[in-house]
Amino acid sequence: MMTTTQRTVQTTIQKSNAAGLGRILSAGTLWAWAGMSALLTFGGVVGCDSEPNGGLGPGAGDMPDAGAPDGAPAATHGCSDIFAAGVFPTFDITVSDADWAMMLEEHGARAGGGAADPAEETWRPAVFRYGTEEFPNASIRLKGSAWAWDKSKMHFVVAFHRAQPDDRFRGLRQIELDATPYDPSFLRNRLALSYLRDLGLPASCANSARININGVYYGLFTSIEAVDEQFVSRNFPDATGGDLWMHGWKPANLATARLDRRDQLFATVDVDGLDALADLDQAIAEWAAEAVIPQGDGYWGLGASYYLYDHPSRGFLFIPYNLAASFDWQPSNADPVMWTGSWAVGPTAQYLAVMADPGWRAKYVAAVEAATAAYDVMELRRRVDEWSAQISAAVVDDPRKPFSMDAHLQTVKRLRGFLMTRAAFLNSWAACMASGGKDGDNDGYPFCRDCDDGNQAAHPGATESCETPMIDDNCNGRRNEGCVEPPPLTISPLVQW
Ligand SMILES: [Ca+2]
Ligand SMILES: [Ca+2]
Ligand SMILES: [Ca+2]
Repeated sequence: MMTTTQRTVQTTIQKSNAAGLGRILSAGTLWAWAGMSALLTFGGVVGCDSEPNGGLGPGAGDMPDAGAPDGAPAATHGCSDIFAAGVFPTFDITVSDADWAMMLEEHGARAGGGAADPAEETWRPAVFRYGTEEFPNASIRLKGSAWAWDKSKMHFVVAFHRAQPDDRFRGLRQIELDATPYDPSFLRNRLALSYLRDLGLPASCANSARININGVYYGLFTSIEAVDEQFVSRNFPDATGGDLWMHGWKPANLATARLDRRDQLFATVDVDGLDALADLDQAIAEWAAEAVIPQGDGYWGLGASYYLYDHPSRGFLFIPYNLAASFDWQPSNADPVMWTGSWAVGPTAQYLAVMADPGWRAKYVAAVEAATAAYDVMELRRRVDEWSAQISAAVVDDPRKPFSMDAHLQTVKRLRGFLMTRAAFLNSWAACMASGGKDGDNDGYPFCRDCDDGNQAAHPGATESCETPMIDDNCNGRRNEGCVEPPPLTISPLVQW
């Protein structure tokens, strides 16, 4: 049983970590976050400037079959067939008037920044239909954080197993339905997850789906495989007995409830210790893939949205999550090692420890290059073209999209152009790492080894100063470290970061 203080802290951290694009962390939240571990000092890497992305415009991809339940293309990576790329399902969900009214009230309170606790997960009964398949005992709840919501469109999780534990829909226990307002393309999450699965990483299956609520078209969503026991079974069929931790700290599936191991991970800042607790080769492969995309809300660079799976024999593995802030939401010259969001504390102490180790850093750079080689611009563009054509009519008809159709089309175009721009930058970055590159500020460090190549005073080995605004002068991943004392640590040891 959590105390009130523990619950408040958990809620604060969930707000900070969950899908919080556009979020602005208060100074107090930042201190709470940073102060949760003596390992983290205040600050972060100064982000690179964004640059415009050339757009070539969506192509005229073939319109795929709009998704009959039968005869549909096969899914890959062991995904449920409901997530096949060529399938575009319509899910009909029925909720009682009373439950719907309560969901609207809850959403209104959350989206208005009100008092409702986003950590509350109130499940309500629902009937779920797909074609002739009917689940009279399904459940539905609101998904996500109020930080990421607008007032027009709710996000949902649908569960099939809550009334009857063995019930599954096409092999699934749960589906997450996400339509974040900061992704007018409706495609970033889906595209990023497809890239990550192709790399062999444990990543959710996903496609797009229309949702009808009580017989009326509610809107277009990304339909995503939940990171739950079924996800573990698909990705680790011979090792299902580990714990899942949402955002690294929130129990998602306590098979063994090893809080001590989770806490130990976030208290460890030496690479040998980390390699003993986690599968560091898997970790750097996952971080590198996030860096290449780039994923602007993940573990890489931020320690924000992700899951940990405490694999019974391999130790902690990193699982990507919440990828709607990927690709063109970030600058195309985001540095694969040093980037962090300007709103964030910075990379985690564990990430920085790995990057500070020459051997592991070299392995990470090699992993970035491998992930770059798999960043197949033509194939990713083909998916953008095919999927944007697939969902186009559903975007037009979506009565709750908080942006115009023109904004949707422009974002698809920008995403398409970004893929080429990002690939070009990554190739120049790899060349720079291999044999040096442009030194924009003449501080002796080429752009790939300089945390701010527009500031001659900031470079590895520089003296950290206590200026305002705060700058990471010495390129160690922390702004103004050692300059100010954090407030006393008064939070529960339950939450470690
Ligand atoms: Ca430089
Ligand atoms: Ca510099
Ligand atoms: Ca610094």
